[in-house]
Amino acid sequence: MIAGTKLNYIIGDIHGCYDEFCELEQLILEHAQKQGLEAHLVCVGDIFDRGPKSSKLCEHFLNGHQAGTHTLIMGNHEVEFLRILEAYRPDLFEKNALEFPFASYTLKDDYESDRYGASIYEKIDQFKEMVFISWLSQGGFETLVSYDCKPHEVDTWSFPVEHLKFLTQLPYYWQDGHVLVTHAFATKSDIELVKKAQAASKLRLQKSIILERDYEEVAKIDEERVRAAVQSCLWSRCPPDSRPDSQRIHISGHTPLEHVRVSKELGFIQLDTGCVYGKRLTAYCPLYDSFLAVKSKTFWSR
Ligand SMILES: [Mn+2]
Repeated sequence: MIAGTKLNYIIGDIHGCYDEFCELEQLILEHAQKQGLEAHLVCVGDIFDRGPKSSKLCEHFLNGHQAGTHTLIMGNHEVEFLRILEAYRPDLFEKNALEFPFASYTLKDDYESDRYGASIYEKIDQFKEMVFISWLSQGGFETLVSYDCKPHEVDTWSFPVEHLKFLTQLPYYWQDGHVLVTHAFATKSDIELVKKAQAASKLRLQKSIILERDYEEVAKIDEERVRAAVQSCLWSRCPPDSRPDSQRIHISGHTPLEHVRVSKELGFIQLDTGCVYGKRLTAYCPLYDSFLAVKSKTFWSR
């Protein structure tokens, strides 16, 4: 093993279950220590909503991101939080110079392009309110409470700027030599598009001049195709009919399952074992092909 190499562990959907996460993290650190290595933890996304301690998880992954020990991938619940914020508190984006995650849809985009039949609402405000109420009932309420905000009083909403900056810049995928990780299922072409677009977005955020030509190359890709690929990485519950990556195992979460699902044939592992629904929180160590898990203490009943 090369000195300084970290041992990677992929973790399923946490959904506010900070206490269970800390217990699993302890198991991971001990496992890595036995191999004489430092651990690098990668969560498939959806640290937010439903469970009680979303803000603590965000703080933990932000600190770990800065220290190079943790990576968080964008989940649909992180995007939903940002969509609600962009619609109800655009001032937070403006005054902190935050950019909405690239290739994701704002509520205005949804309404104007009639995604999900949004046009049945006569006014955009009615559509926004429907999405807001639905988000609150799907665990957004608990996330706002974890930040000491009053969920129904938008003016009371305030969040550490570093959290917002961290969340808006989360990647849609992560990979090492063994595994490729996205929040949900994705096809080979979805992943190829997202990889290119993510590289371009990073360059744009860094305002790189040297690599401007590469960015222009990527900018030629049809934006709607990139958006569709991102939607798949965030939402798809449908396994692709061929391996998304011939060299790597594809790991995702998003769909809570009774047990981890491993498909050798299609080269995927589904890691969401429903911690917030009273089941387990699971991690996978690709190099040792081993699973670590802790039992849930949380049952989210709504
Ligand atoms: Mn999800």
